[in-house]
Amino acid sequence: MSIFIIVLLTALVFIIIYQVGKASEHVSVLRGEDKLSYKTYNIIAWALVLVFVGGMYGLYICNEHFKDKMLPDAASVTGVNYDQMFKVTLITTGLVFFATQALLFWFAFRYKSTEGRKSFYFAHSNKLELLWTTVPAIAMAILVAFGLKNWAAQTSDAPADASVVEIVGKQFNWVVRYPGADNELGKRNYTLINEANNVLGLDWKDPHNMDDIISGTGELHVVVNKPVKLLINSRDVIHDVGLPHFRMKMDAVPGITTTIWFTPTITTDSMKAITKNPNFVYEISCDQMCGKGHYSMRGTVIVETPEQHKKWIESQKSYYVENHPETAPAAAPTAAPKADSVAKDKKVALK
Ligand SMILES: [Cu+2]
Repeated sequence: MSIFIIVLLTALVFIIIYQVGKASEHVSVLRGEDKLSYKTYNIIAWALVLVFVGGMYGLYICNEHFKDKMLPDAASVTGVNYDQMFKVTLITTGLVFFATQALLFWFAFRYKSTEGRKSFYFAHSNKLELLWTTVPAIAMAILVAFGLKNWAAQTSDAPADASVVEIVGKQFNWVVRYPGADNELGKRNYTLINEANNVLGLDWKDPHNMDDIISGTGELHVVVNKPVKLLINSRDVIHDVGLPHFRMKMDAVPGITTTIWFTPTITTDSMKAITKNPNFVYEISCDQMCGKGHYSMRGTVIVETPEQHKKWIESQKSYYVENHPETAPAAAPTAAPKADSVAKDKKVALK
């Protein structure tokens, strides 16, 4: 509410200044003077100073307001590099911004029209043109080089020891697939997709699929300090895997597998301590407007220690076993949850 009143007051002040200026202009015309008097130029010059000071103060207020609402420190190696790049870019462009804005307003103020002042015109200067073209071009090229380097790092081939996880977007959630004990993801075919028991269209003729684990709730479990490569896909429209805490994102395009890889450096538990927030979760957001449920397309990344990860993997049943309890291979885990599946089947039969 108070912000609204401040904005309203600022707008009112500007309207008053404008109206006063206009009124004095009319008075000058009635008096038979030039259209704008030197007095009016003076008012405009001071108003410009006010705009500059007010604008800078606004920047300061914004910064104070959002300072504590920023994301915590980057939780991946690439993320730290990205943050560094942003810092360098912000400082460089910030310095140029302050210098040029200060000069702009200073010139408008210092060289306002006064009695006896004549304008000085010069049409062209090769030296000046060369200077203000090459200096920004070189500066921009350096900044872009940083960006390309980081982009190449996240999209290049992952290290050989990277774990591979597939993440598929669909309206409106993420499906995450892990390769299981054989460390290989089986073949998929979109014609086999079945919402009830084959959400990614796994081809059951491919033995690699038998141990694949699927998290339909979009839980991406990764091991701290171990590179992970994401194979990204979509089942319907274009989505985007957004990993804000790791400073990464990549489009999920139907029919095309895109990839990124990263090395998470802070476990979820450590991040809870760092942010002093016991409910902290790393978020997977859909960063591409994809339909009416876009806002709810949220997954989570769980960064865990190797021991925690092993425990989690062992607690999971393969997607095949989950959906074909009757034909579960002897080697597959046949623990208590089987009763659940039987109960589910019974329910279906009753329907
Ligand atoms: Cu989406």
